[in-house]
Amino acid sequence: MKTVIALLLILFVPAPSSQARGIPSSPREFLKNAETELRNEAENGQRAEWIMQNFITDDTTKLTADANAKLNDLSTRYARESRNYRGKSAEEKRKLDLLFNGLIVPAPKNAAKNAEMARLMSELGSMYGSGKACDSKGNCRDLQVLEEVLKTSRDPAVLLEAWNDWHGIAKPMKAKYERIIELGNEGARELGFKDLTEVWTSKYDMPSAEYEKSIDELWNQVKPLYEQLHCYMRAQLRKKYGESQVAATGPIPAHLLGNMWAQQWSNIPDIAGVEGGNATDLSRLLQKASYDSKKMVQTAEGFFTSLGMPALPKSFYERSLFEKPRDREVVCHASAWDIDSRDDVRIKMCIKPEEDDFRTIHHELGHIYYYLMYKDQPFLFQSGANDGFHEGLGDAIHLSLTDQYLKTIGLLKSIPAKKPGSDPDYLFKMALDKVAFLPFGLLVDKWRYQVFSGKTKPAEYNQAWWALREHYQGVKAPISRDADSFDPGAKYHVASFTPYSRYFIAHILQFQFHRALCKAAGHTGPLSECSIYGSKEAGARLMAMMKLGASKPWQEALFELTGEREMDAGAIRDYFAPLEAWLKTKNAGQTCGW
Ligand code: X8Z
Ligand code: ZN
Repeated sequence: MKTVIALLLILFVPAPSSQARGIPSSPREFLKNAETELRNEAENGQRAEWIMQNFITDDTTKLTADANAKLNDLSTRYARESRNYRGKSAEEKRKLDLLFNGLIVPAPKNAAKNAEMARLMSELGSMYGSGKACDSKGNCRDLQVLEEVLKTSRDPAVLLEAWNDWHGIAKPMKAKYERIIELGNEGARELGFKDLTEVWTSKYDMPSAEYEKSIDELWNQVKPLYEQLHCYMRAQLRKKYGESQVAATGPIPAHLLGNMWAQQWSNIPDIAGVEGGNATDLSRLLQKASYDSKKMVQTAEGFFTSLGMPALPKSFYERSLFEKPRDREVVCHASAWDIDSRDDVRIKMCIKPEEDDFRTIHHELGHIYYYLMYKDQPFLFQSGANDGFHEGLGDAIHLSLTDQYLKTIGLLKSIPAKKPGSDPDYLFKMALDKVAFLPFGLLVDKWRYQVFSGKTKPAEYNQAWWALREHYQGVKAPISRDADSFDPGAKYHVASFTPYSRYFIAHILQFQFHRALCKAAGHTGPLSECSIYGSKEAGARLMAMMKLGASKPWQEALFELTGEREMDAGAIRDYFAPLEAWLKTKNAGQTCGW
């Protein structure tokens, strides 16, 4: 799957090796060979993976494993060889660094081990994509069905059953996961990295330890806001479900927050009870206006073109998957693909006419437009300034989907006048999505860093997962976990080896992007009322940053757009400041925290 992820995987493939043609004498020649070979092999890998994810069978799983083994071997060999060259220009130096640091799971030198690793990774992807919980009568429910239950049911027993059913599918993944880590660590060490953790934290134009420190600092900046939201929601959940389900203090049971991983809480605005759940119900508007999946995508495209970006290529609409097919297994987790590093871009999603899918479409088109904007860069620069930029770009557009914007495009007929002093329902709804996500965004890779480094042993995988979920999210397992449970594997990005800290930093960066874009658009007033829709000035700023791809350190790309050189949680804190003040008054007298 190539969100940015696969792209990175891609960055590393084997083809008629550079060695076969003799060792290039100059970095220039070496990089030229690398870019040509990697681009070709990446395209093969993308096509194999696309078919597999659109048609999961044993055969497609095996063929994808072969393609990925080849790509990963080539990429790892180029990473190794990159150490033999010294770049003569800043551009060459950067490309050599990107070659070395761009891998996700480096291939072990031993061909049999590399093939085994690729096979296991492919199998995990298929297991997740086709995962189902079946009862004794053979009635099965897949993730889409189970997620719908988590979203819509308000019966704790029904919620618990759906939660438990889905988490059960990950048990058989554990042994495979363990072995992949052994093999991946071997590949990492052969390249000179300490372990996979160092591979994952060395991609941010700063030393690995500094990156880990900087994300901890960002978390400390936003934690007070999260704690207020948690405190308020725990009290609301307690009102709704009673003391037997939700205690006054301590963590919240994970099945009550409207999402399988309790990572975004925007599906339970009714329980939040803000102004009687009065924020605009976009799902209802989409359904009322008979939006189908294509119309939703076209509407999102319209946002990007209003900024001055081009229309999507015709092939995008011909080749993308917008709806869940009835007759075959597909990976429904939304993704955006850059098949040929040129114009063949696609998304794959099982779209429903609902608000969160409408948002996710903007997220995916953020990836797509980024691909299109940097397609003229040399191949090694064809990625985001860092992976958080790629994830945060479309999300920044979410912040512009204001009521005023919905009225402009005719989805909302009129904006109800707000009474002075009334509840901040729009901000509240945004917080249920964006603020609730922060600790989850952070902890998924915290868990993996511990696991990769060997600090957490296989026997402790599940326990360590729940320790982190309690510590950061203030959320607990709703039911005791069996010794053989592997709950992290019930999350797509764990099963697919997609790094996750990218989403945490994206949730910080998108507010910095929004603040800068609103300024460029000439907006004055609260940032939550700003929509950059139609602003060519904002579009020009955004496109200038996107066109850089990875050609410059991310700090410079950020400067290009915002005039800032650091990630700064001040922007998200400012955006939510009125809500935070409101939450504090509501939470007065409560013991917050867990
Ligand atoms: O995986 C995604 C995107 C595709 S890159 C749909 N997201 C994370 C998730 O679903 O867990 C977006 C938000 C976080
Ligand atoms: Zn994404």
